[in-house]
Amino acid sequence: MNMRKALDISCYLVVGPENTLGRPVRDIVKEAVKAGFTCVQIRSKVASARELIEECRKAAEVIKEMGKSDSIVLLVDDRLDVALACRDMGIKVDGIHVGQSDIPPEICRKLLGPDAIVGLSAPTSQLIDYAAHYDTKYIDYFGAGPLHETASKPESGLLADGTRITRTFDELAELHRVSPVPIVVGGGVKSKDLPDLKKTGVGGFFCISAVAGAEKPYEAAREMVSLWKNCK
Ligand code: TZP
Ligand code: MG
Repeated sequence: MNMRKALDISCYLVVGPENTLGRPVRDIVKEAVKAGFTCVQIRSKVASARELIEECRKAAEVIKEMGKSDSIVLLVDDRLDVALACRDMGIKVDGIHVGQSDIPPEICRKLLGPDAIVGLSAPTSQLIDYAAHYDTKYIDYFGAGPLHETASKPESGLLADGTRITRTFDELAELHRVSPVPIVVGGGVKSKDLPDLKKTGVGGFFCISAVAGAEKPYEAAREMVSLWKNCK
């Protein structure tokens, strides 16, 4: 199964052990996928490599238990080493999401192979120009944001001079227009943002806290999925 063909970034959960209010990551993954989330990224800035591998294992297991291994894409943030280790250990991780300071996408592509998914966070500055001119042959999608300032990633949108950028819906519509690959938008995304975000034409939204930090993750995820699907 080539998961690049199955990739659906419309409702994209990002989650790690520091985001779940103490609940197991696998439970949040389960609730989100049950509610219709289409893509899952395991991301932790505190977990060790071994812990990340275990989180990936449990997430892959829960996706398999739901019979969705062929439709739900599982990615790991940043850690090419973890993605490669998972693969070697028989854990179904479908690819990686990297940022501008991480291992370059072409290296991820080379080491993970032609069937892997490689996502890239677009840079904060010169976003539109970057997306319009970047050679996207090694990547499957761009992550962009932040839509709002967010405690989940306080440095998101910060420029070297200390000013902060958040994205307007008009900018995101332009980004969608110029980009050769789909765009997934995150950073403080809540359900109330989804109607306007959908109108920009981008491929989807990603979120951590709106689902992983919700008192009832299934209900929160369900509301977001249904808003995304039903608004024009
Ligand atoms: N990349 C840009 S903002 C962000 C990431 C991983 C955090 C999103 O988290 P939240 O809680 O949905 O704002
Ligand atoms: Mg990164």
